Amino acid sequence: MNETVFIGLGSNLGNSANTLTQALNALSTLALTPVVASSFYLSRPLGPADQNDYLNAVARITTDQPPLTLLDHLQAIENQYGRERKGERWGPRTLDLDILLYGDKAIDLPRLKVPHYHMMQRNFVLLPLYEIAPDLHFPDGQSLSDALQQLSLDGIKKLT
Ligand code: ROI
Repeated sequence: MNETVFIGLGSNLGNSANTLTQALNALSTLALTPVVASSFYLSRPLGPADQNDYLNAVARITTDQPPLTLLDHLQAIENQYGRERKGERWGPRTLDLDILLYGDKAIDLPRLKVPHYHMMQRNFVLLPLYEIAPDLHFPDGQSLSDALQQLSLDGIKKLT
């Protein structure tokens, strides 16, 4: 069954613009229709402040891959870009790909929680999401525009 899936992209190590562009290309191999991508946003790091600003974006794909298969593919793409999974929590990363929303499903598995935990508090997720899906509602019925209005837009800048 085809599902609309939103994926968050983030990078703050290496050439982040290149990495996000290549990751978006890689996502097209998993998608049944053209990938729709937001602009890139420069955002202050959430977590330890002694790391670079992040480049963030959100992509929408249509896929028939089940959630955990899709997650495996996303982790393979992360690894291809040299993502190292060190112990450090909330440390810098070359590429982070997160399944934000998978159709209107709520998924609660050890490896995968959807909607992505904490996304409602993250302007670097909700703002690019709003750019490509302004009418979106979350599985619990809340509208994206309401959620976005709860957030400060400090520390985030859309790049042109
Ligand atoms: N901070 C920002 N601004 N953007 C991210 O993508 C991001 N990702 C993370 C943590 C370390 C929580 N901070 C972030 O995983």
